[in-house]
Amino acid sequence: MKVTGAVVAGSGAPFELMDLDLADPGPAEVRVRMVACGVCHTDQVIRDQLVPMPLPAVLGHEGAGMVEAVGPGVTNVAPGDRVVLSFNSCGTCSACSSGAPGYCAEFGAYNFGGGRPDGSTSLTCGGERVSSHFFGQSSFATHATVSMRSVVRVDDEDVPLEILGPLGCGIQTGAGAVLNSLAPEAGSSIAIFGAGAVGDAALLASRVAGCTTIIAVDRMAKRLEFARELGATHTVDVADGDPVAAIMDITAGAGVNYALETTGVPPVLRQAVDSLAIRGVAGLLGQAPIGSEVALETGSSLLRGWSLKAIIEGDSVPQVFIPRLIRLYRAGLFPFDKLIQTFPFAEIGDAFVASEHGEVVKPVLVM
Ligand code: CXF
Ligand code: ZN
Repeated sequence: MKVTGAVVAGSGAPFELMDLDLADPGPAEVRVRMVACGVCHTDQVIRDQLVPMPLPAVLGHEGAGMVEAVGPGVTNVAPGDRVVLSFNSCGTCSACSSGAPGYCAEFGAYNFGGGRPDGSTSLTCGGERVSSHFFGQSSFATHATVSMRSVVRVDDEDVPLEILGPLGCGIQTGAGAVLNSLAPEAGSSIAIFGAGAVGDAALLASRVAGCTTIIAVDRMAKRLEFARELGATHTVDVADGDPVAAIMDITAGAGVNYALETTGVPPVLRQAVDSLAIRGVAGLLGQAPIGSEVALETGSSLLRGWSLKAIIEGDSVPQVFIPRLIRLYRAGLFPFDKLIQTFPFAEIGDAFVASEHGEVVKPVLVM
């Protein structure tokens, strides 16, 4: 069928709305009519080819919409179902079989290969190949044909699809790192480096977990002010000096039980680790350029007993964790909608500028 998609033609090129041909769903595939799609930093990373994926491509990986058609063998959704889209995975490797699909052995091919894992694409323009299935989706489009493993059914009709897409990436990444991976004890302390969408989702989840000291660290005063509104008990502006010293002050010299690095800037990981209390745990969420390195102090590490965990997509099983986040939202305990500002699909360029300038924490394009 004919669809409209935002195409990136070459490295760093603008998103251009174009008429495309979308393949019908094959075995185990689903066609989704997109209602909305969030904007995530990873879309910029691919647009600018900091991580390669074949271009031209339709990006977008925080989609939400309605199932329009299903191919043979689809068992989890039917036409008319409301769905959130998330990453794809093979379902059969050791990680997938252990309930850890984010660590799928084929994660690259299924999410960054520019098409289905067999190399085919679902999108063409005048017969020419356009990369599809970005992060299992390519949701900057009016429609997408995706694997049934990429969709999560959402029955809660009172929750608008316009806000749900970001649960498929940024929000589950931050919230899952806290609720699934670190699981901080009630009454514990956490420092969150980076107050963007991932950091703010982690902040909201830290409140859910009962953390009583929640320190947001950022370089933008506006974002820190917003973090306070969301429930940060303390904020640290890195422009005011060494954030590690500030965290030590706040915690009376003890350090924090948990720290999260969401910025993708390697030296910030060192700061997160240095902020830890004895036996503290740090989580690495930010995607640094491939090959990045950082030096860590090791001489006093045994006595400190600290640990570090790299965490993709909040260790989420999307079909389990996204409904859980929606239950928390409906209970008033996880108001992630505060992060969102919507833009018409045609204003995709403005949405990216607003995100890059930090004016909007989570832009969402409405199709
Ligand atoms: C990504 C970050 C890069 C590795 C895969 C997961 N998260 C999506 O934005
Ligand atoms: Zn993302």
